Amino acid sequence: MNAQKVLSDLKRRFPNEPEYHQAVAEVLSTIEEAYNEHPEFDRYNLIERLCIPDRIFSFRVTWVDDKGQVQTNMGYRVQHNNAIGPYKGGIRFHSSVNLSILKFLAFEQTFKNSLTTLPMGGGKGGSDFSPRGKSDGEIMRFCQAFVAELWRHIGPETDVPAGDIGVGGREVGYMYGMYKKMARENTGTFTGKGLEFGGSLIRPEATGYGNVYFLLEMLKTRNIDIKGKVVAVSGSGNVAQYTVEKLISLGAKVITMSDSNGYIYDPDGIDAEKLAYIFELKNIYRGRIREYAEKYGCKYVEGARPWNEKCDIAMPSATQNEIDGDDARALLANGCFAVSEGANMPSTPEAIEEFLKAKILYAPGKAANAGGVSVSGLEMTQNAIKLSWTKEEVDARLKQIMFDIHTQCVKYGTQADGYVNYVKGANVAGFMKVAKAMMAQGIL
Ligand code: NDP
Ligand code: 2IT
Repeated sequence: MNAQKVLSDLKRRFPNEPEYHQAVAEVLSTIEEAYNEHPEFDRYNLIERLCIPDRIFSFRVTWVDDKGQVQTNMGYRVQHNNAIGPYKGGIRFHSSVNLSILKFLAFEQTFKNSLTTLPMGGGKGGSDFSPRGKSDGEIMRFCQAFVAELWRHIGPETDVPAGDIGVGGREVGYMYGMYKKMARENTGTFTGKGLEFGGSLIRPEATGYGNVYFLLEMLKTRNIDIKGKVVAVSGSGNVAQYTVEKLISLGAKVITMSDSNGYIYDPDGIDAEKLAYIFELKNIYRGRIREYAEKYGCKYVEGARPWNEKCDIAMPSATQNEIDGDDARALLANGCFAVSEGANMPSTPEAIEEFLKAKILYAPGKAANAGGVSVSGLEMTQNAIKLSWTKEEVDARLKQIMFDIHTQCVKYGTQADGYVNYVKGANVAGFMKVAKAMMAQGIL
């Protein structure tokens, strides 16, 4: 494989998809060597088959708002690769959603799911519908209209969606309800469901907790204790909230959270009581993070990201490309020695280069945030055997999976000088399993 040529071909065939090109470029640059050790891969043109999604569904979603106006949005499902199991991945509702973003997410998901050790392929879906400011009724009608189209493409053994940005327990509930009505079965073809109807304990917590478990493994390699460390977190949604919860319980000091309008800086640290306020603010009142600063009298910076604040550890948990080269240099200049990604692809290629050059502990999202989809996989297992495991059991399995992912990254990413390049480790480990599964199943 010539990574540059593969990439330029993809750019020519799929122009105007910068996020997709970015995700593919990162993976290709790190797997090229491992790939070329297997000449049979090229004979079967494995790389193109792995980069281009198996199929993509797109459809119009029509719904009626509270004023009686008829609204349209676009809906998509990208089924990227099912070599190791049913397509699996979240649904994103955000005004920015387009095919470039969903193709990058589905591509990343394929490698991430491979790393989890569970039998799941990769997919992603979503809509350019923005839940911001919508009433509960509007959200429900939109979810129903979305699934009225999507349902025929998914199923417990074909494709199992879940949440992502703009899609949490409420939206999964509405979508699953509609799915069951259409498909006339009860096998749990969505994860992140409510506990009363097949959801798994710890699924809401899993991405944030898992990211902290991964961070602890990285810190262990340098004998660093999390206690007392200052952490900058971005985002204030599902992933950020449970990242902060776990960090607080371990004695770390979280000084920032954010939303798409700005960030708060609390030098005293966000404690359990203040975090409870954030849960209420974001999950019940659906307010803005600015209100935290007003309530607790701390700094709020409009229109900025938190990376200029001095911290030991950064845990980006909002969205893609939220740490650019300048942000990375600011973090490093302030002494930040670990970055563990809750979001998918939050660091730009330039930022990643800075982190690797500085040889800090840097965990890419496909390794560090794999806890969410891992517990989704455990939810699928519980649904299949029609049992529910305890919180302790699911949490123990989550910890073990994050430990195993870390071990795989170390195995495939340790350089001659001993530095662990987790980007390379995660990409090579994730890739090899999918590649071998594809080879064994013939040219499809
Ligand atoms: P939520 O919708 O619960 O929260 C998203 C948070 O990020 C909100 O605070 C939101 O602010 C902020 N945000 C979203 N878009 C932007 C943007 N364009 N610029 C700045 N801030 C933004 O989503 P999740 O917490 O579930 O997802 C966060 C990240 O984690 C995403 O990258 C997602 O792909 C990834 N992820 C999620 C998993 C899960 O299980 N949910 C699993 C693995 C990864 P606002 O409220 O203003 O929109
Ligand atoms: O990016 C992700 O891994 C998710 N949004 C979770 C996917 C899932 O199927 O639980």
